[in-house]
Amino acid sequence: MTILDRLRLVRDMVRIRCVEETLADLYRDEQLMRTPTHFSIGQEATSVGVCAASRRTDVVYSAHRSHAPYLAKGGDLPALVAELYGKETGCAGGRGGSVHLVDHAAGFGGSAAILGEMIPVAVGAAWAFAMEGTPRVALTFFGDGASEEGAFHESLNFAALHRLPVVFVCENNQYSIASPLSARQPPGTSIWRRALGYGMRASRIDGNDVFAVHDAARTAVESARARHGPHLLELDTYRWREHVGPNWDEDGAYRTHAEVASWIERCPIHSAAEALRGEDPTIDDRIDTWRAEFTDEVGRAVDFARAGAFPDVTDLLLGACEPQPIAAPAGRN
Ligand SMILES: Cc1ncc(C[n+]2csc(CCOP(=O)(O)OP(=O)(O)O)c2C)c(N)n1
Repeated sequence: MTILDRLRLVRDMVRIRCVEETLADLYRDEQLMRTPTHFSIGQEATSVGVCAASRRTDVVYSAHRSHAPYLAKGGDLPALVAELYGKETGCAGGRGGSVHLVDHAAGFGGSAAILGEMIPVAVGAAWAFAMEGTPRVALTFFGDGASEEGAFHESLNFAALHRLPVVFVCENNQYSIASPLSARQPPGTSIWRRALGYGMRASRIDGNDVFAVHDAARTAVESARARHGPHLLELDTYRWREHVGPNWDEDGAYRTHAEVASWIERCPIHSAAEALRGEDPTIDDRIDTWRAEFTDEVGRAVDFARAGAFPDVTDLLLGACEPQPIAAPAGRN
């Protein structure tokens, strides 16, 4: 990767951080966004590293923690913010909220809050790509909690059996709401090893190292594209804020202040900046410039969202989006 490519990864993480921190403040202070919100603050390296390894024609699906993968895949920012404000200008017509984002033009196929729900949807898309013989790949983000759903296991089995072009991306942020893996599964349980049991490739990566995530994702995506079968990436990371909502919650109820602080020390943006400092001593100035740029950008998106109308209640039962074929968006790839 060139230094420019690596800077691009850092820039994309800064953009997502800036958008989410702004939205979290507004969510708390204004009380105008009434959708549940699951922020990825602290987890940006997973979405950015993986999505940068995909082509525009590949399709990404996600679970409820959806803003970061949506933005990393190139989803429209004003349409995301308008969706959070419940406006008809939102990406799901103001009917879906934060957990139901979609941007077909960008190759973001959709997100949903039922754990595991989008995993078989991604496998279905990959099956369609395989049947059509097109060199496209489906990717699906989900948490460690979702790996306990039956749909996860059925999907892995089916994808491995048919060698489908799908990449399973498990963001292991250590908790399912307030339960660590150790409270949910027998000792020694390992998510990536379970994938090996289905006969697919799988790897476990430091999910706060955007460069490592990107390298692993490129290998996984290109191997899937070459029809060598699916791949599961388990990416270790950590959410800084509460499970749902804008607040900090290191009050000791299920995790300690010291634990949260230890992960903040491993901030993916800070670590990436440190790694690049030798090659680019101006990295901190760059980050400050990007922050200012993105603060303006998200401010404009918020203005757009506030100016929009709410959907008409009589349209409530109409589909916000027509059913979409998973047609390739127009573009270079
Ligand atoms: C089938 C189902 N069961 C339970 C829930 C309630 N629920 C919402 S989020 C969540 C935890 C998800 O944890 P994980 O998959 O690790 O993702 P994270 O929130 O940590 O990103 C649970 C249990 C749900 N949405 N769907």
